[in-house]
Amino acid sequence: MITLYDLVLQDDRRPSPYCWRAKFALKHKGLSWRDEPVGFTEKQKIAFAQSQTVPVIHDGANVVKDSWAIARHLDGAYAEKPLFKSEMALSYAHFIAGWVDTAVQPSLFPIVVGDLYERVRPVDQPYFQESRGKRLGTTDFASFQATARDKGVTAFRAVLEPARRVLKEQPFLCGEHPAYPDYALAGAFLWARIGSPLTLLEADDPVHAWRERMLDLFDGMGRKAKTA
Ligand SMILES: N[C@@H](CCC(=O)N[C@@H](CS)C(=O)NCC(=O)O)C(=O)O
Repeated sequence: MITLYDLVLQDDRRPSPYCWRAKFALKHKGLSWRDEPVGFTEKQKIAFAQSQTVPVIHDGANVVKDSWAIARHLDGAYAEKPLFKSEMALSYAHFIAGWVDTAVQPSLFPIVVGDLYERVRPVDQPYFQESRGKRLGTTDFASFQATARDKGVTAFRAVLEPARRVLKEQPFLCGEHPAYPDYALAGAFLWARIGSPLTLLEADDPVHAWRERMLDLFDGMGRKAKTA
């Protein structure tokens, strides 16, 4: 049985966008797993993997850290239902994952950070304050978020334009069926949904309809997850 080490907030909320990539990848391949929740200050739980971050998976003799490495490992270890059917599919997935890491998530973080902080387990809040405070230059996350939302929601929607153009034409980033690029972008939306009640998308946005489809996948895995 595969064990997935997954970030946990208050009341068992599981927001990590990178862990969501791993969960979608496991489901895509039809694999089952056991979750091991890891709080921000429970690094000892993932020390065996020499990792400071989740996701980490323990799969038989294999210990794999990093969501991209996990996806590659799953395709290498389990031939059925490939995540990456060609070199081009692998390259597209790598590109989209990088876009989500460097453009989508950074534009989301400032507009949800105050809400996220409120949902971090009290025992982990000092760690979050220190680590994210350094990144943002303040620990007053509520004020930072309020100011960021003035222009931030519009800016976030603009960042999504490349996805919107594709999703106007087809149900998923990968065509008729979802694959890793869809999972990478869905991870960012699940992070926001589980961490914050903020409305991110307009109802007539093609990205909105796609997000609904992503929430329904795999028997509503994303929709069933505890939200903000
Ligand atoms: N490149 C890594 C990034 C993983 C990552 O940043 N995970 C965050 C949770 S979303 C984490 O574990 N943070 C722990 C911390 O900030 O101490 C991946 O793709 O897995």
